[in-house]
Amino acid sequence: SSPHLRTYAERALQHKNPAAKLLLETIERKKSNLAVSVDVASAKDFLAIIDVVGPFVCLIKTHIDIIHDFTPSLITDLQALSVKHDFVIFEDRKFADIGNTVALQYSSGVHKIASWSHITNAHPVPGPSIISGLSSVGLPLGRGLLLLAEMSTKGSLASGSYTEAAVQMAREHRNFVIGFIAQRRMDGIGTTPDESIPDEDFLILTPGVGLDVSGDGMGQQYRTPRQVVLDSGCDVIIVGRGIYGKDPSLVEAISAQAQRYRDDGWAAYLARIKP
Ligand code: 5IU
Repeated sequence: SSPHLRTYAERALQHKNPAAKLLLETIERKKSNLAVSVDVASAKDFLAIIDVVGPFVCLIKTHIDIIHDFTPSLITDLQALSVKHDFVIFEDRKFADIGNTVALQYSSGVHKIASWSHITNAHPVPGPSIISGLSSVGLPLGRGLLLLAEMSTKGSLASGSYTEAAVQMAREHRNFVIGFIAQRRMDGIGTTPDESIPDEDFLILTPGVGLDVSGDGMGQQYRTPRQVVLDSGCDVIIVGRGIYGKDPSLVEAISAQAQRYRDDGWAAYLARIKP
């Protein structure tokens, strides 16, 4: 059956990529398909938010280049929180260059993303060589890649034949490409049903999730966890400002919001897999 109708636990058993397996196992163990996107500029706020939401998430999504006071010890602290709270790390780097350049950006520079981020992502715009470049670094480390097949923003150009081509690229690199950033399931996209590949299981991680507002005035568009997980068949909800709001010091409020999104995302999943 289509992966979105199977349990996360069943899918974890069948997935061969170590990062995908780890994410599916973590979701099942913590009964959470919630990822929190921590887009804040100070290292202190970054770690404080992660420590508060950690118990409720399967994954923390980072934009490490936003942090103004980054030092390598921030990575050690992030990894310690990942062990303490049992979550996967996803650096939302959105690589978009030629294979040789992205391999260097992924392995080197200030941030050395491949050394600590279980999952990262890339725009398919350069073609399959971006996957070869990144997998030359990430595959030996057991990492996984998500392709950006769609975006949550108003007027996104990632649609139609572009999205279909992204799915085809992923199908040709299934050892390293574990799924997509997208707004809906991608099974059957770019194929007719009788050509569909029975054992493929792409994870769908979906940003643009919010319960209280429909947008941010800068092009972002929000849908509810129920719309994303139940109606559109996505696997992980990615929530940023809906959880940490504007003030990272409001620990109680952040914790309550994280629990609220976790509960909503899990209820939508249970409704989805119910026979
Ligand atoms: N993000 C999106 N939409 C996309 C992609 C990435 O919002 O299509 I690809 C990122 C941007 C931000 C997070 O880091 O997900 C969403 O944050 P908010 O929940 O605060 O809008």
